[in-house]
Amino acid sequence: MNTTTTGEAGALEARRDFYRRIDPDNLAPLWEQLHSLVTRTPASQCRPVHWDYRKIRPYLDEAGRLITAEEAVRRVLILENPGLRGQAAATTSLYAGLQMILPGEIAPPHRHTQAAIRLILEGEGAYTSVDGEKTFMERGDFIITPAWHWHEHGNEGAAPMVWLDGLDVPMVAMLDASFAEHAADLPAPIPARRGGESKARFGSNLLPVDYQAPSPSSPLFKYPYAETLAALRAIAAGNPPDACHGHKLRYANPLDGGYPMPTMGAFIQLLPGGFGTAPYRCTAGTVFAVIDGEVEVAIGEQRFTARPNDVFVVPSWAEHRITAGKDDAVIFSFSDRPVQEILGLWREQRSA
Ligand code: 1HN
Repeated sequence: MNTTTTGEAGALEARRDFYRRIDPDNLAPLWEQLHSLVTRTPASQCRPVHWDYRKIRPYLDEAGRLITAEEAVRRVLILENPGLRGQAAATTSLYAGLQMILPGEIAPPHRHTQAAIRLILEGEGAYTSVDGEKTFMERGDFIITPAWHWHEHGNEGAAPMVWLDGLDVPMVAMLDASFAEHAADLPAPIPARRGGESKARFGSNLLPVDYQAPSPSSPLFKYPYAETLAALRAIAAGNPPDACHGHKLRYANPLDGGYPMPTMGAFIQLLPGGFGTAPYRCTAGTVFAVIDGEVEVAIGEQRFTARPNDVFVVPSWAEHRITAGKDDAVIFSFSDRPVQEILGLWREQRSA
């Protein structure tokens, strides 16, 4: 055998030559990447990140002067994770953005296979309409737009309205399952339905007799903050907080108690003033938004203070702690936990 191809260096060169020759046939050796594909714990590209609302809010005003909601279709600044730039992703599986609609504006009706959640941050007098039913939105309200439901927004109030959008955009892209339709391309407009119907039918601890759900999503579109906060306060008044979560509730589909939509779960937690959560991590990368109060957040080695309307991301399996300032804090969050649970992937680790 030729001495240049013997020994360790020769063996490596022979392998590299082999990889080069199989490459044009769209082949690659698994053994060179097995360890980075099947990691012992999640190796996320997603990074911890904090958006300070006071810093970024002026950019929304600027966007408002640069483009109308109508021209933009949706006037949104995407919250891009620094580890996933250019992918319209806040976590590996989820998109987040801040949407603004000015008085008198309309964001035209469309539908798509991507599902959306909204957390209202600022303003009043704007509505979202889902399948022709108008729902007015107030700060802290949690609103859902399930996959393939027609939706549009309009602002009938006197001030700008801003909300946090969360969509399963990266997940749907990964599955190559994106479809969309615009009402403007239809022969007739979407018929309007009376406001308040979905609350009457599904949001009053009652359900229509013989109702058969047409989709796996909640038929209730709005979860009003006033009711959510009253529930949290009543629970906090009479119970000790959970060590890792404080007082934490999950938004539920009134039909079956499951998540409101199959791809995204949403949560709300009250941390009593001065209370700090014990270290915790789970496999669902999560987008948080502060509704009330001020919190100190520790994610791995990173530390920041989050105030009302600030948004932050905790990546999969990143250990974190959240400590409320002197007043009670209320924090909203959403993640892909329903998907991970149904696939048997979801894991958590509580250190207390
Ligand atoms: C969308 O339809 C909305 O309807 C907001 O408000 C953000 C981001 C990506 C794709 C569709 C909306 C979106 C979106």
